[in-house]
Amino acid sequence: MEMTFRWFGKDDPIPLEYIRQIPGMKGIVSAIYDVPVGEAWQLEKILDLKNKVETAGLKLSVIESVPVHEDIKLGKPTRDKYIENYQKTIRNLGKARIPVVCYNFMPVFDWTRSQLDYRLPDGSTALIFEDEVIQQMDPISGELSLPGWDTSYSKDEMKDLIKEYKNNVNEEKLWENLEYFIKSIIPVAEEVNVKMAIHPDDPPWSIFGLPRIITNKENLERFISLYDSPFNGLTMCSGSLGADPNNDFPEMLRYFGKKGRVHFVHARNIKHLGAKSFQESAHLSSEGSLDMYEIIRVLHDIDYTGPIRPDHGRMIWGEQGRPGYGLYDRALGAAYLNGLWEAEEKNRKRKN
Ligand code: DNO
Repeated sequence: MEMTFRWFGKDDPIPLEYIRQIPGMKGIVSAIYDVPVGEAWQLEKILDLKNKVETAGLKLSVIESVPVHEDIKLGKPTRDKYIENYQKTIRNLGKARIPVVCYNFMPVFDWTRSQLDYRLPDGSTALIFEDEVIQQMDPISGELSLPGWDTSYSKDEMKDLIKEYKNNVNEEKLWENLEYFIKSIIPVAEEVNVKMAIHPDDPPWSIFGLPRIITNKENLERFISLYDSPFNGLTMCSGSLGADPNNDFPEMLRYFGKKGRVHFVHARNIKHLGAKSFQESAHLSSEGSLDMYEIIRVLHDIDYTGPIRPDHGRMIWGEQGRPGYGLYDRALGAAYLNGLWEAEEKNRKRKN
């Protein structure tokens, strides 16, 4: 596996130089943040980002995300022009030799939580999703935005968007729109050698009455069958899929890994707090509900050589920053995951 770290570009308070000092850190996961959603990314901007990352001694391993315009997800007639732009972006990423692109197909909202600074007993803060709180939230009247979102709409437009989905797009319709999109972009990705890796819905169930479909093993299987190509792959995110206790994340990772469809891994631990509720925790297995050692073991079994990143961390040691994306806890996460990997590797060599 190749250890990577998400970096939000020049507005990220964490300098690339600090990221490089994390032991075993090889790559950066980033994006172009100043191009409006739906427009094509110019090659020049991509090369500029790549150059910055390489000058810091790292590799630009993954683009996360190239956001998908809502008109594509809604299946509106205007989607074709946005799809054309998306194809252009993929071509330019190919020219810059970017190996992997992560994206998602969640209507209106990307990852969603009920609170971003929930205090844990040790004094650190973490992101939390409490179903009762979410049930009472009204995204139409309330303020709702998260720091990791790449949105294509203003707060005023959100209301109309939600209505449009409710009137016109149920789960089956969303599948149709996803299929249309995939069939238009994967041939381009194949041509220019860029692996596409869809991110699962976070959390993996419907929120605010909007459809969500990239949620479980059956649906991931349906997804990869939409277009049978190794370039039509997955980002396996432990915290997203693992939030549903019915999802056996390591088993899913093994299954799709053996099929050669896992192109990116997000490693995060969460603690189940009851039905549809969970809190994010430190990466260490004993701090949450997921077995991180088992995940690393599966990555060995499937001979995974692709990128992995420690996902959301808590805020610790007084750090102020982008919730989920501080330096310290994610750096601890990377060190821990690298430690598990080394131990498993040496253990296997000893047995052989
Ligand atoms: C949350 C991230 C997501 C992810 C997108 C991919 O922290 O995992 O925002 O970047 O869903 O498109």
